Amino acid sequence: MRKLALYVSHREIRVISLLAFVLLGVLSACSDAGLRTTLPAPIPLTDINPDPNIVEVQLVAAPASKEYLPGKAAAVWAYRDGAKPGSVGTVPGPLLQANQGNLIIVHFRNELPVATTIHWHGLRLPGNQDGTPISQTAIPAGGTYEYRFTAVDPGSFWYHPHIEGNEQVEKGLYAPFIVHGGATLNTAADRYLVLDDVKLGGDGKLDEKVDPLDVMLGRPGNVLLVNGMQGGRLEVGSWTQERWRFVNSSNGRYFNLRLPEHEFYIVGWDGGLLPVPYVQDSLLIAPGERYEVLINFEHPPSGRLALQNIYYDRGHNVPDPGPQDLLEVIYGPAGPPPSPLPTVLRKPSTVPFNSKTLVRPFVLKEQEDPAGGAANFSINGQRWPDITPVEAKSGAVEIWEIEANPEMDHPFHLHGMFFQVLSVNGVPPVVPWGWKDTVNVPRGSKLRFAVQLDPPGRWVFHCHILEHAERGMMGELVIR
Ligand SMILES: [Cu+2]
Repeated sequence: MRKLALYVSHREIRVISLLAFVLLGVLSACSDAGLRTTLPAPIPLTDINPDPNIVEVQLVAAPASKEYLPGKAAAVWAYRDGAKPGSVGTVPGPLLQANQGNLIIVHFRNELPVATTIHWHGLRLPGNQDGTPISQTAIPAGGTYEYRFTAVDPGSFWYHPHIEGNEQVEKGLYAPFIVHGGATLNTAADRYLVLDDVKLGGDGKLDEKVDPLDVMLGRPGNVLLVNGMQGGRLEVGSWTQERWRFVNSSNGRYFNLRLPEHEFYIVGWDGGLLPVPYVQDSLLIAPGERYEVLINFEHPPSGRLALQNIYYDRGHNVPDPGPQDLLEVIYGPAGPPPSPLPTVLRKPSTVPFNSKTLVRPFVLKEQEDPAGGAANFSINGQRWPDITPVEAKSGAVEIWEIEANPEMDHPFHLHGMFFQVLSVNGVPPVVPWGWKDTVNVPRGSKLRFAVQLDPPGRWVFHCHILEHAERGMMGELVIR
């Protein structure tokens, strides 16, 4: 009975959120119609080291200002390039890019009023460079820190704080990270599209009130952003092929992408390129995940073309608001035609598990507050930071079985290493052998992945709905 009452109240709140979305949509629609702004590409950080094998940057986190709605400034926290005189913080932050094998040195300065860290999401690096409060001492307000690691794997990554991530990422601290290398894909463009949403008040400022629904769904926003912009426009060359890298940097929104009349040739996941691509009409990206796709712009569309977010049923009776436009795509002059893809993008390799491999179970649960307040979240009945760490020897191979509660999906992220999904409810994936560090565990299901536990360090694993992680759905893996 109580549960039903809670659902009703969620729906009521949701209706208010949806109304707010509709209202803001109208506001933005009035101001565009031909006046849409070109989508900004993330600006690379300045490499201050002349050695071609070293990428050395100065990164600052500081309060900044951002107009999510035209003419209405919001106070945000943002990363900026400390090597550029007069640089201002941007949301998303500046692009960190390197070539495979480069040494990366980040001189970081914390100009925020609170302590922070930087987690290099997806990077395989020494345990003491992972940027969590158990891998380092938090960097206090006014403090500095140096991160130093090698870019081992080519791929699309991102960086963000790992202290009070639910607050700090929402306020604007997140940025793309590309490691170039591997098979060459000769596309007309290589773009990184960072997906997010923000919950804004009518004054355009971030609404910092967090209600039980925000905790449940990861603070669903009423404005959807690509590279920090609502309703941007992107011109593509006709008769060309482009490579688009996506990251879902939102606290908790599921993006289910569609580009009408076009298909996504999925060439890569979190851990870089797949051995062979596969094709889908839509692409679900859970919080924290990355996907790389090729899109052929060979068929001029019959009308206006928009990259859309379409409904995905993530649980908890979240209603379908209908397709939401993320980005207007315009066909421009003809560009270079698509070149043939390499037949194998990457040599397949597998985690060496067998029938005797240890299967380690993890149960992700949400616990509603009987008093009607925000829920809390746990893994195997324990809530971070009151947890017993999982312990393993370096190099051990294990199968992890992640079970999600029946109410909603949870995106599970393991720091420091990649894994391979073996099955969901016993059914193997359509596409094997891709490497993941974040995977959506559908509600009520058991997902198994194989992983080789390495390198030594204190690593965390958690739900990437940041409100869940910060309210207990996080564990620790100690590798010795
Ligand atoms: Cu979760």
